[in-house]
Amino acid sequence: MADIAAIAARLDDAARQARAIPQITGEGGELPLAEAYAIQRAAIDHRLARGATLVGVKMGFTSEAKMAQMGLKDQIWGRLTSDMVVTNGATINRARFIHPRVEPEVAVRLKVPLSGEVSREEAFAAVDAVAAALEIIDSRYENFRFALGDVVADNASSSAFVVGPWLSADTDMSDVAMVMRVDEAVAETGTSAAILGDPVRSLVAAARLAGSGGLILQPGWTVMLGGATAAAAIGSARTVSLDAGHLGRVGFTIEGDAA
Ligand code: 0L1
Ligand code: MG
Repeated sequence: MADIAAIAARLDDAARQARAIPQITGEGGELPLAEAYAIQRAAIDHRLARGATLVGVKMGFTSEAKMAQMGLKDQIWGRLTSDMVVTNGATINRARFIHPRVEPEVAVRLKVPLSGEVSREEAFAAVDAVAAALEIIDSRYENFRFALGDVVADNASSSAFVVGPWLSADTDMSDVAMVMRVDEAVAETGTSAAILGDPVRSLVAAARLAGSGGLILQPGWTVMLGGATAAAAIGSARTVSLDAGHLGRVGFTIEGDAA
């Protein structure tokens, strides 16, 4: 059995100091999923103890390509905390991150609790608003190298997120063309249909997976439904923007140097 408290403290320190640590499962070790999620929760508890609050969840490995790459049949999830929120258009400091990457996503805000096995219709009925969003992932492991247990323990690599203008809940999010630019150059293009074929499926999965981890998705929370394309490295970038057609635009700038 892994030393959950000790690993959680190491991951929390790595995130706070923006310093990479070796992966937990290096040298052929294993970290069962139940223990990995327990570490994730314990690491986030450090933040909550410092005053942050839970504001939602993120879904990871939501494309067939990424699941196949990791030999997975299911998604993973992580927790979003108030200190991860970046206001649309804000400037963030590069020193917060180790080796950041960015993903174009769709986010929803909930209006009622959602948990467990829910239908597509129940998931839609729980949505209060829809938005284009960007997730900054920043694995706390050296060289972004990890096995499944490592990345789950590391809050699914999540580091920060930016949500664009909220739109009405009936806004179609199923197949929205997305163009993500880094330093004004097109870095990735894709469609929201790459998120499990339809992003609402990711919300259904979020309710199931978080629920099995004892977490009920709450009204007012944001659910980051997953990446529509591969992630783009932004370690030396200054501007990031996403043009998501009728879902709108979202972006941020970066100042300063790595720590
Ligand atoms: O949000 C994601 O799909 C990323 C999940 C974690 C894996 C990674 O760091 O690429
Ligand atoms: Mg993501």
